[in-house]
Amino acid sequence: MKNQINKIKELALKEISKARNLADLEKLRVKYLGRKSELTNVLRGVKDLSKNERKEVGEMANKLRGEIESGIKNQELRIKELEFSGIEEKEKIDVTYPGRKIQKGHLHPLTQVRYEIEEIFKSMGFLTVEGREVEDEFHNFDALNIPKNHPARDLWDTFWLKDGNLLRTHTSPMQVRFMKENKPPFRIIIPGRVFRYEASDATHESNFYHVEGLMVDKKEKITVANLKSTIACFMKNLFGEKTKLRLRPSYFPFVEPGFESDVTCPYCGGKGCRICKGTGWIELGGSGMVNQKVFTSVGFPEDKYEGFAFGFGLDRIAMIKYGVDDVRLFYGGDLRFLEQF
Ligand code: YSA
Repeated sequence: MKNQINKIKELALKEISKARNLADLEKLRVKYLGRKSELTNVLRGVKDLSKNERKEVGEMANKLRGEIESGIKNQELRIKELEFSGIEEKEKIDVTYPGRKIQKGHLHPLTQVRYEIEEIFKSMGFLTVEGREVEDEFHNFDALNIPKNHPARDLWDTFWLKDGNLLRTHTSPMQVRFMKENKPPFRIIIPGRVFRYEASDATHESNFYHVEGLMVDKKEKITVANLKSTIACFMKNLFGEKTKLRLRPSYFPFVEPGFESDVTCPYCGGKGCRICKGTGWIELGGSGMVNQKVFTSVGFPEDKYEGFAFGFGLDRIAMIKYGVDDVRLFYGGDLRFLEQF
């Protein structure tokens, strides 16, 4: 029996020291200390031994039981320690490691230009107002001296809605809405999105931006000289002091006289280059002295007030400012393009 106990001891302590997790250790506990274990059997048989043997074998078996119990306890501690040191390794944090950069967004280039334009006009005493994108026929056309069936309506290819309304083709309808609510004198700009039923190309989109201006006061207080100096001041602020303005006669039903407004090309200074197609000038939009018919359509008495208005393509301004040769890039959502601004 003593041999048997020594064999159990050798095997048990060896296996216990090799256990690598708590589940295996539990199996060994059952195997060596459980009710059906060999050692428990030995202990059960001690009573049948002779008196001398009983004492010696009993002591040996009990000692082994204690050894196995403390072997299991020690191994349990070792396993837990090992697991913990693993966690420590896995969850190690290097507080000196450089953090991941948070990508910052920024305003769209068209919004940046819009804000810049608003600031320039604000410094000249202009108030910024916004209109609505869905307009009615009266405000977009009739009130601006563009009656039904008049050929001037063909100047603007229009998206008509099923309910008879339309997507505004310019921000000019807001001139009308503002004058219905406010008496002169006033000076306002109206930036905003406009829509035209046009095929897109490098300089045209069906969805683009306008910035409209309107300044009205009593008759003879506002002249073409005011119009010219205001637009020139705006252009110089935007494109640089050397920029020159040129007004060419043009037709817009809501102004009389009407002009096309050109600026000297900021890239070649007027010498002629790829951007201005060799002409030295770049067209930005229309302007003119407000037609008296527009004043009467909002309820102002005829010949009491005088004023000027203008309407520029905001996208075109942004194209010139940033040297972009295709308006569609502003709407493509390509981050490689947008991140340059
Ligand atoms: C004229 C006189 C005023 O007293 C007031 C406003 C105006 C402007 C007028 N309402 C108008 O819409 N004129 S416009 O049709 O020539 O457009 C003005 C500018 O918008 C153009 O010069 C151009 O710069 C830009 N534009 C026109 N169609 C465009 C466009 N930009 C991008 N895509 C398009 N499809």
